[in-house]
Order: sequence, then structure tokens, then C-alpha cells
Amino acid sequence: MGAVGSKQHSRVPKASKLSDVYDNDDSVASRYNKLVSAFKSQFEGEKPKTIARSPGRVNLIGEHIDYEGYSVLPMAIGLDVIVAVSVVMKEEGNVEEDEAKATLSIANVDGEKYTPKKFPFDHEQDVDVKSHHWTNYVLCGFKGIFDQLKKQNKLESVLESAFMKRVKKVMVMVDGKVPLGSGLSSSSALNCAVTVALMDAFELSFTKGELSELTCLSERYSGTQSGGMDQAISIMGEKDLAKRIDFNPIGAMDVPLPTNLTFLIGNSCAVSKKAESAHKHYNLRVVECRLAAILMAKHYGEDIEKAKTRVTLREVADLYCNKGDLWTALGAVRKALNEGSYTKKQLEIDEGLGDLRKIFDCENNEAFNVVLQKNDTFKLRDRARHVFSEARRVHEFQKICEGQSPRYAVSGPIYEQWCKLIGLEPDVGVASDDPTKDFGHPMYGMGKEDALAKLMHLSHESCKTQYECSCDELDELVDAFMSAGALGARLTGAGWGGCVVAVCESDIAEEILADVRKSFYEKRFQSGVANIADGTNLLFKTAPSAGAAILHYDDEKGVIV
Ligand code: NG1
Repeated sequence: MGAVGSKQHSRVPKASKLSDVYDNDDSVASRYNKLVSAFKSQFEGEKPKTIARSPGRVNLIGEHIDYEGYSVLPMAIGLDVIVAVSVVMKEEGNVEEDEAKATLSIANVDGEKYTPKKFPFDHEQDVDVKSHHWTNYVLCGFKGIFDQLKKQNKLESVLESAFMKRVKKVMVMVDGKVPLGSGLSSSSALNCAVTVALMDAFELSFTKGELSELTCLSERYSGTQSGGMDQAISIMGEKDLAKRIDFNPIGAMDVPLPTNLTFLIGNSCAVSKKAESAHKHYNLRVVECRLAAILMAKHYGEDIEKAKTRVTLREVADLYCNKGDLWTALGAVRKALNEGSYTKKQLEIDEGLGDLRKIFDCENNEAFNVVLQKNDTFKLRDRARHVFSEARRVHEFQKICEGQSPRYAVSGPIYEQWCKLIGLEPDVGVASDDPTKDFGHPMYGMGKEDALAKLMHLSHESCKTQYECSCDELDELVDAFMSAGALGARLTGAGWGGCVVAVCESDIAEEILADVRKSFYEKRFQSGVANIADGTNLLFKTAPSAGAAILHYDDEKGVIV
């Protein structure tokens, strides 16, 4: 799916002044100055060669469907990670230096919380996924650059180049402002900022599309089977525009948001430890979706060995469900997959899939190996229903933003009555092989704002009940936003903690923030679950911000011009 308005062929912009990237804000300049002085004091007076930044993101709609190949609709936010890098070269003719192994030193402006580490300058080293150290994401970025060169058949020549052969040490200093474990993608912002900074420092140049793909793949070294949305929007985000991110091939299409609406972000204060809990949350869902895809392919009569090669639900829907028609796919789910859970034994023996470890190549994929070791039951129908209905909601959301009147409903009173009659759960949609397919589109006549909010609300319900990726704190925060007068609210990002995104009429945004501060946060400040000093990072208004950028660093004038 090539996208109109895609920016994947362009390069990351080189900004010469901070105002090219940030709204006027004095604190930005002092943050960059702090980065540079931390760099100099950590690395014995060395100066940065390159500085890059990449932002976090908020996903407006389209949760847990990127790894199934479906488009999602995020925007980049103002909070970002900034990285300074320098490369020291070996002195020519110095035999001792020639023989010494090159190093990669990584440090953080907040060195107490994020301790520094030194690694060999070796792109083949493993990332220690068991340690969950923050520098793992820096290593991901570092390795990804060489993977990309390999893919482009340039690895040998780059490694043999005079530049790479003379590298003595690479130094990296990081400062992150995206709250960790909050569903705003701090990990991808770090991976992307590091990748862009190292790319520039190594005198390489990849397109935004290449960077989006390579960072998606490289982040998998950290242990999660990342889908690609976070890296793509961090690299390709733009001020004032949300983006529809497509996959295979990657693309970013501009989506203008209604100007009378404001998006608000609230942190549930439940930290989602993505890497640590991947086996029972994120990676388990990736496994469940793949098993659902395999059983759907089998349902359509595919030979079992062929079915076992299917990876995503989209692949199967595109082949068998009326060229990917999502209503047809939703109908097929009801026929192909059982309600409730399947046990491993049911899948391996009754469904004839054989050893699941082989399907997921567990000998070579530790992430899937752990999922299969630690879980014995897999919910397939609910997960597939979420994926197809969420993909449908993304489509609808984009169309409404582009000015199409709200049409197809995934819920509504008439529709719900009708669903009851035919025994279908309301948010699932209508199968196109159903004779009553055209019955009722209750979003007809709805205002644009209400329709967008409704889609966000339905997305949350589906995440909560079908995909089971919400938690009590997220649900409570969604309710707090709704009671305060928001039009819609939903969890954003992977879930199981992290943030909620809400939408409201712009003129009452401040009132809503004040109300939610009272109803949700005050008791948390009192009990110590949340720190009042972090208040502005916990609850704030947001707008689409710029994506990754390289900043011109000049030691005389500083980065700030
Ligand atoms: P976060 O919120 O960053 O954990 C994760 C994935 C996305 C996407 C969302 C769910 C990574 C880096 N990101 O986001 O690709 O699948 O969950 O929609 O794994």
C-alpha cells in the first residue's frame, strides 16, 4: 500500500537552529547546553560531533495492529530524546592504537538513575536481554545500522573503509524526556535518536523509510517483537499533522486533525514494564495473533504446512476475505476460531499444528521460546476480532478527519439491537456474507467530533475486553476524563499501564485537566503513588510535533543559534 503524501523517501532534516524543531521555549536551549557539558565532562573534554533528537508518540487509534500489518494513526509529541555523539579516530602510524580494540561508551545526563556502560565497538555483539539495562536500546540502534548496511550489500565496503578502520572510540550521551513505561514510546525515541545520531556521525545516510524499518527490526534485539509504528512516527512525524502509518512497504500519510479539538494525555501511574512482562503480555499477543492467522488459513482449506507459514492476520484476510474486506474477515473469525481459549495440546494435536516451538522457530527466537514455555492457553478469537475491528476503526477515523461524513458504525443503538437479534457482539461489525450486511449505519448523521470520539471509545472497549491489554488504573483514568467532559478517551500504546489519550473541544481543555487532576491525581499525590513535582509530565495537552532531526553542532556558537 503506497501512501500519498508519504515522506519515506526523504532524509532526516538537518536543523540549524532549535526553533526549526521546537516551539519557542527557553528551557530547550539550556537542555542542549546541559547535554553538551555532560558530554564534555563524561568524555574528558571531547566535543560532540553530531546531535540528534527523536520524539515519543501518542497513538490516536489503531492499537496492537501494526504487527498484524494494518495501518495505525499516531502523532509525534513534543517530548523527545536527544543524543550527542562523537567519534575519536586512531592516530595514524600509532602501532599500539592500531592494535587496540575500538570501544562504544554510553552515558546519560542523569547518570545516577541511568548508569553508564562501555561496550566493544562490535556490531555482532548480543544485547543482554536478561539485564534490562537502558543502554540495551542504544545497542539496538548501533546494531541496526550495520544490519541495514548488510541488507544493502554495503557492509563489507563500509567496514573496510578508511573511516571505520580508524575508529578508536565512539561516545554517546543521552538525555530523555519521554516518561518511561508510559505508552509514549520512550524506547523507540531512544533507539531512533541514537540511530540517527550514529548514522550521521558515521557519515552514512539512510532515507526516513529505511530508518523506520531498520529501527523497527533493531528494537527486536531488546526482546519485544515490536510492530513498527513507534519508530516510523518518531522518524516521520511532522508538526501539525497526525499520520496514517502503513506497513509493507512503510509509508506515512498526512492526516489533518480537526482544529477545534484538543488531545490530552494522562499517565495512569501504572508503569508498564514492557521488556520484563513481554512473555505474558506483548509477545504473547503476537503469538496468539499468528496462531489465529494459521487457523484461519486452515479454515479456508489451506494445506496445514502452508497454513503454518502464515504470519499475520492481514496476510490471511487479504487472500481469503474478499481481498481484505474487514467485515468479511470479522465474519470469518466467528466461523474459524473457537470462543474462549485453546490449550497448547488442542492446537498441537486436535488442530494438527504439531510442535508449536517449530512454528515459532524457538531455537533461534528466545522471545517466542519464553512465551511458549510460560503459557499454556491462547485466546485466538477475541484477539483476531480486536485486530480486524480496530483496523476498521482506523480507516473510519482517517476518513472522518479527511472530511467524509461518518458512515459505517461499529456500534450504536439500532446496530446493537440488531446485533442482539442475530447473536453478534456489538463492536464486532457485520460479516459481508451476511444477507443483512447493509443494515443500519448508526454513525450516519453524527457530528465529526462525536464520531471520532466514539471510535476512540470503542477502541478502548475492544482493547479492554477483546485484547485484554488495559488495567484498572487505565480504565479509571478513561472514566475520569469522560466524567470531566472529554468527548472520548482510550489507552494509548501497548497498555497494561502507561497513558490514556483523550479528546475534547479545545475551549474546555483546561477545565478538563483541572478536573482530572482533582479526581484522579490528587489521591495519588497524597498516597505517594505519583510525585506532585512530575505533575506537568503526568497530565498535559499535546499537539502533533516534528519528527527526528539532526542538529547542527558548532562548538564556537553551540548548537543553539
Ligand atoms: P509501546 O507503547 O511503545 O509499548 C508497543 C509497540 C508498537 C505497537 C503498540 C501497540 C514497540 C516498540 N512498540 O508500543 O509497535 O504494537 O505497542 O499498539 O514494541
